[in-house]
This record gives sequence, structure tokens and C-alpha cells, in this order.
Amino acid sequence: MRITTEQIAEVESDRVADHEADLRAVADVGTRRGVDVEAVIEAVRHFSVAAPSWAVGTGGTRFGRFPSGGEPRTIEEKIDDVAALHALTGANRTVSLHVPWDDPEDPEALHTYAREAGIGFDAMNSNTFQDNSSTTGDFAVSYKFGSMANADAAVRKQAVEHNLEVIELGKRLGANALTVWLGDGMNHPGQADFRRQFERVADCLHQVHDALPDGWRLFTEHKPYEPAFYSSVNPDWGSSLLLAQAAGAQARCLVDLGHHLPNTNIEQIVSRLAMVRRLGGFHFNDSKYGDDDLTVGSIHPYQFFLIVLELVKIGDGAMPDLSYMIDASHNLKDPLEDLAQATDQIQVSIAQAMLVDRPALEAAQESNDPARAAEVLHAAYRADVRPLVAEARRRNGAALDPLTAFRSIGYRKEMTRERGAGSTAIGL
Ligand code: PSV
Ligand code: MN
Repeated sequence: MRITTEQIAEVESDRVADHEADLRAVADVGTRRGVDVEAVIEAVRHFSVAAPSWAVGTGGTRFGRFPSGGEPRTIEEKIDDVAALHALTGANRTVSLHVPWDDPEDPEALHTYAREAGIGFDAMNSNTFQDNSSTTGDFAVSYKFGSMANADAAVRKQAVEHNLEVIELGKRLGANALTVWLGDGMNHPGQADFRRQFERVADCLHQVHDALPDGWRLFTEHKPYEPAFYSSVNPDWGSSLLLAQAAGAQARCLVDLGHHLPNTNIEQIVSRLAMVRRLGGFHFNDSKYGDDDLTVGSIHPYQFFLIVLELVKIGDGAMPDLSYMIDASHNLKDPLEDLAQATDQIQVSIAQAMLVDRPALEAAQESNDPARAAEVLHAAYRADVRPLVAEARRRNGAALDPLTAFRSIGYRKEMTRERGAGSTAIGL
């Protein structure tokens, strides 16, 4: 089942008049305050964030998983779901695969399938945090004690080869980046040597980097803990930067918002990495305690606004051309509804960040006036930009209200009938 613009227009026909009235009111306020409302709508309209293939299924914890029915059973069905999401939001033009959770038998056929569904391939994700029998043929070489940091050269070699295979697959799918997140680290003090582990990973990443095609990026993704609970080889942005620098010129750091200890100033990290031209991409989510993979902006919306403001500054008024992906786990919500809400939150934050009067902010900063600076930020953060975001979606042929349209169209009901109530998607 493909969701079409016509279907969306039909289920939203009774909302259009209200939307137009809301838009006029917001545009009037904006114009009176000297805001280029058109520029905001068009910037939101052009923004796209990748959907991860593993997040179109229900998430779970080590204590359980409660699928709600109609989950995609194959990689093609995952693409169908991303196409449905994109039809509703107009802002999820690509899918990010995770190998070997996604291991297409015929990459060219998959490429064609996705193209016909209007979906492209974003950064490829390798997986050396689990033993993968499909890569090795058996479990003789194990990642139990790490992959790129392992003391055993045969394991490190296999980890590098896996990444090279993922690059090859990505080339056939038209992707242009590889994200490397490692589970490597220690669970016990003294288990390994910090420096030797780090140097081994740096060396492996360098080998992977040298196999990158021109124009590709290699992303290093840091995370403070889990699955390694005493130390991770790449726990923070500083280590990630060192690894990216050691890997080579095409390497960049990827910031997953949930991969920071509580209260870390993520917006400052964004600024630092951009300053040294090594900021590469984002995994959007939110967190209360750890890597909770909650809906982006659901716990710390103001912090998320400040992060997006840093991005808009880097992009000189619009979102810079980086790699953006949603990396959340939908344990209770319908995965497509949560992805639609996450996309909407990102769009809202972009619009708000674009409303910030940056010259006024800079003037307040340069005259040591924190109260004025706060006023400038609040003027943007407290603005109701929802009609602008809805208008951006409408211009893309998507929905004014994606979640309500999704329900009215009955996509999940239809998928449950087609795929079954007990179908499950592969992933964590
Ligand atoms: C690790 O927690 C992570 O954020 C990495 O991006 C993984 O590839 C992804 O989650 C999926 O488990
Ligand atoms: Mn991530």
C-alpha cells in the first residue's frame, strides 16, 4: 500500500480552511517583526532526515518487547514503511541500513525497488557489536572481547573486512557514508590497556577510511557506556575527534544525542566539532537517564532548540548539509507515529531556530547582556511555528497533521491485515 498525496488531501479536506487562517495569522505576526516567513517555510520544506531501517519495527529492552502488529517482515517492507512515512511528512527521503540486520540478496533489485518507492539510501551502518554468522559463516572468530580493539589480529581483520563489505554494498545502493559505532571497551578494570585498545581502533578505522570511495564520509559515533560498562574505546566527542583525525580526511564525528552522560552540554560539543570542521552528522533522540532512545525533544525540548540553533549558525541561516538520522526506539508507540512525531519536532525546532534574531543575540553577547540574550532566544523558542511547518509539508504534498492522517488512512490496520498481527522486524 502506498500513501498518496490525493489520499492525504482527501482525509485532510476539512482542515485546510483552518490551516490557511492559522498561517495568515502567523505570517502577519512574522512580517510585522521583520521575519522572512517564506524563507522559513522553504528551509523546512527542503530539510530531510533519514529513517533507520531498524526503527520501523517495535523497539524493546532486555526485559521484553511488545510488537503491536503489522511490522515489516522484509527489507522491501521496511522501505514501504519509510515511503509511507515520507508521504506523510515530506521529510524522510532516505533510509539508513544496518548490516547484517539488512542484508539484501540482490542489492541492485533493492536499489530499484527503493527508487520506485521514492526512497534513497543514507549512511550505511556496520555492526561489529554482535557476532554475525552471516558475515563469518560461523562463530569461530568472535567479538566477545571487542572487534577493532580486540587483542586478536584475526578478529580485527574480520571487523575491518565487514566494514569494507558494508561500503561495497552501500556503493551498489547509491549510499555515500559509513557510520561506525563500536561496542568495544571493557567491563572490568585491568581487562585491557586503554591506549592499546584505542590505537588498534584508530589503525582499523584508518584501513576502512582508505577503502572509502571519493565523496564518501566515514562517521565515528561516540557513546559513554553500554555494552561496555567500565570503559568504552570511543566514549566522548574528544575521543571521537581523535579517531576521526587518525582515520583520515573523509572522517567526521557523528553526534547521537542520547550518547552523553546526563546534563552534558551537547550544543557546545556541536560548536566545537564544527569549529574544527569535523562535525558530520546526527542521530536524533532524547534521553532522561542514558541511551534511552526516546522521541527527540520529548524530554529536553529547549536543549534541542539550542542544538538546532548551533546548526543553523553553522549553516549561516539554514540547516547545514550534514547527515541526519532519527535513532530512536519505539517501545510503546506505533513506530511510524513516533517517527512522524520526531520528524515534526525537528521541523519545528528548525523553524524556531531560524526565527532567532542572530544580530540581536550577538549584540547582547558582545555587550555582556545575558538578560537581553535570553529575551532574544525566548522570542523564537516561544513562537508557535506549527502553521509554518504544516505549510512546508503541504507544499511537499505531505500532510498538515501526519499522525492524524496516518490514522485516518488506516495504514497500520491495512499492514496488520497484510503482514499479520505477529510479524516482527529484525533489529535490536
Ligand atoms: C548505539 O546505541 C546506536 O546509537 C548506534 O547508532 C547503533 O548503530 C544504533 O544505536 C542501533 O542499535
Ligand atoms: Mn546512534
